[in-house]
Amino acid sequence: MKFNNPIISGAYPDPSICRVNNDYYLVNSSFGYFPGLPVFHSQDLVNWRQIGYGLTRESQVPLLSSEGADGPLFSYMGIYAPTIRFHNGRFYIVTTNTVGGRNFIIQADKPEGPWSEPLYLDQWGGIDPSLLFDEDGKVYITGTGSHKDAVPGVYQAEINPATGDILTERRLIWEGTGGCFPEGPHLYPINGFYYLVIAEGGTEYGHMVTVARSGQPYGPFEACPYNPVLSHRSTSHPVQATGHADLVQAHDGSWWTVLLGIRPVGYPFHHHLGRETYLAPVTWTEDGWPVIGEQGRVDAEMEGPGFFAGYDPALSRFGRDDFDREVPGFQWNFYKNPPEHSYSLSERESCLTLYGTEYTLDDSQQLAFAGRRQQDFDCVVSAQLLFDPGNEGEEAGLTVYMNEKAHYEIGVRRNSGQRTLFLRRRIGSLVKVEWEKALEASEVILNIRADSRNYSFSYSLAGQEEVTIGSGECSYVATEVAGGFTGVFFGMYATGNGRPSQSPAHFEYFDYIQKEMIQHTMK
Ligand code: 6LW
Repeated sequence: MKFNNPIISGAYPDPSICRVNNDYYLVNSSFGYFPGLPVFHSQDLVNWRQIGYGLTRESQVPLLSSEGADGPLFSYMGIYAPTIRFHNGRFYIVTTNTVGGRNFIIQADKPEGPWSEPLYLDQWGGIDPSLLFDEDGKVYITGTGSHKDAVPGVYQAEINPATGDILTERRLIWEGTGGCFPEGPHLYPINGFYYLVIAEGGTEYGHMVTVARSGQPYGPFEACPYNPVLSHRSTSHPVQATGHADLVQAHDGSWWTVLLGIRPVGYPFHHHLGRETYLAPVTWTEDGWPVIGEQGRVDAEMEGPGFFAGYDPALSRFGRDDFDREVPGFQWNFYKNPPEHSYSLSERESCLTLYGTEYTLDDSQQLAFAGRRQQDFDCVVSAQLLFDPGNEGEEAGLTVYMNEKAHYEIGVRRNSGQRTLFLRRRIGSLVKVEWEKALEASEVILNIRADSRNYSFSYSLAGQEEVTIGSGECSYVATEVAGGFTGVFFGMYATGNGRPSQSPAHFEYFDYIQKEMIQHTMK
């Protein structure tokens, strides 16, 4: 049966996968968002349900500062490329927090958590760490070069995963095939060889997967004669930037890989949904080299695993959150580590209440922000906001947020003593309030309608027609313009613009729906 790629849409890059009998677990990078390290479960490799997060406590994931590292913060700093593995009844995730630049391991008995406090690997530099629990009991850590390593390439050592001690010398094991940024390595013992699968070419349009193998874990590695085994570089394929693969042998013996890819729009290409998680079959050549997808191509529609029996309608991304629960659903992400007093699901019944911090969406700091990833080109977001900003500068609303340098918002604020409704766009150093009008009511429905090229912003007041007030191009909040490693989030936010806000912003619901459903839902 055919399945559709991406298997996890929206900004879920750098996937890593492991299998435990008939169950599969997958994790992704989470950068400056909190909680960190989304953990997904599947039994057919196509339907994925989020079951938790690896990093749910600030003590596990300081995203604002760290000892000795108070340099500038950017939204894309934080948790990079994790690897998940299962060994002797325990799950391990190894990853990097680039705020502070430290690698660490967390462990759990159950993939849904709770996960341990981080075990920092201060003897291990670089990014994209991976673990191999070998059959002889040795455990290898493999990763990229660090700034201390003269030669870019893949480095490896033996590690004690219980103590974090690096037991052997750090050795350069492969430089790759000459592409820039050899990274995202994973080592697998298969049929008497150690296969080293890495990414090269950078995570953008030159991205590729290359492979080498050796009879020994440290090499010498022989490069696959068919490298790159996956790349869409210099093609007009609708999926681009494919790379960062992690292989898994399924319970029926077939081989698969998860990888990242993007869906650019227009020409030159722009992508705003972020790097997404794809699935592709892996077959083997007669001389024992992996072939990813259709001769190194991964398509939007592919033949699924034999044990995939169709889509589970219960996994729809669309729907309304009425904020009836005591804890936020897994779709919600805060920005950096949220101050405790900045949000509440209990202050007002069935509402998410935000209290703005002094910081704004232009700052990579603790914001009052709860956002979810944009996972579809065509979708509509709407939220009902009850907000009476008592002090000058207080504001709250909905944002299309790529990062601190690229975001659009429709919101309510107190400006020159008046409550107003406004639309603002920030693109790089250009900031403009495009529309602003006095608002009498304290309750308003804010809407964002997205298609692949534009966001359109509108509002409605009780009993009145919806009014469109402006739009913004998707291309200006795309990674090619905004930079970073993430994708667009739709967020509810509040700010006191320079001082903490005294006025609660109550969001009574938040809808994320398919475009066709909007008329129906808004009645
Ligand atoms: C990640 C690196 C990469 O650490 O981008 O695509 C970096 N690959 O492997 C951030 O996601």
